Amino acid sequence: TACLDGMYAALLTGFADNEDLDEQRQRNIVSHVLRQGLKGLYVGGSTAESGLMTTDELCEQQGIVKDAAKASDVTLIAHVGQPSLRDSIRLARNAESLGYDALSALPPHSYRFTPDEIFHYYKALASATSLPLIVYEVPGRVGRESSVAELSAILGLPGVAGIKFSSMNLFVLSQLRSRHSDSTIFFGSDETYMTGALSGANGGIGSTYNVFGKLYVALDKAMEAGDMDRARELQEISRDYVGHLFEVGVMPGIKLSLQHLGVDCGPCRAPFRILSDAGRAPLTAFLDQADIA
Ligand code: NAY
Repeated sequence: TACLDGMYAALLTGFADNEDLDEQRQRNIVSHVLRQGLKGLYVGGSTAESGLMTTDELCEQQGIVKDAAKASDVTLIAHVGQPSLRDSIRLARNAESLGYDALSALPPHSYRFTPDEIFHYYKALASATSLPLIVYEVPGRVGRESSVAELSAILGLPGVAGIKFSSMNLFVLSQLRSRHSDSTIFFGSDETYMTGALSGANGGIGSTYNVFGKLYVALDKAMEAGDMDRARELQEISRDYVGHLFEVGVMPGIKLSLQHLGVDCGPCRAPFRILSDAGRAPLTAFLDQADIA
């Protein structure tokens, strides 16, 4: 199977003003992101507001994005983590039949599942299709950190190609890198990507890559070249942008940013909302002055 390492946008979902899935707006988002030069798109993840969408909608979205990206050579990873294993498998098979390159799934998080339940969820999902699976460490959603041993056992499952690491515990990341030299480790924090790469991540998946993916492509290059001054410069732009996002809410703020850049992407689905109207002007002013090309 092809190497999945690299930088991916956690693709946003295009909703109509009434919050229905909107094909044209989804295509608008995809065309903007395709211009960024990223390795690929991560479709239907948390950033896509997939926790607020039905399995039918997510299947439909997979089809729209696949078609919208057909003329490009981006790698497509479908996030298929649903509350139940059976819905996750349904989404996974839909992605496989559409020709997606890989799958990914949050650990089951709608209840407080045990490490054993999480392990068996991933085991079943990894064997449900022939696509490589990217698993997830995300203490913020699961309610606790997984141990190195637990993550290592999951990474050792047949069909598991890597992990999306959305935890700040770089010691764990570094230990996983040393135990699984062939696995792809995606770092999930845009604002501190550099530290993840230094600890062994060989790719990133992020929400702010939708806005200025080019910056992350350049950051990744600078890290590979060992140009730490350049990498730090780029990381500081991303850090400051994320600081502004936190004022208005991350997902609503990213959609606000895309609107500001001329991409008709529509609103977020409720209960997401703009947290502070006062935060809008600093966010758009930041985009106007930032060197993000
Ligand atoms: C996904 O599943 O959509 C993601 O890849 C999420 C990535 C984001 N992490 C979280 C916890 O939402 O891009 C990051 C994040 O929004 C960014 O670093 C700002 O904090």
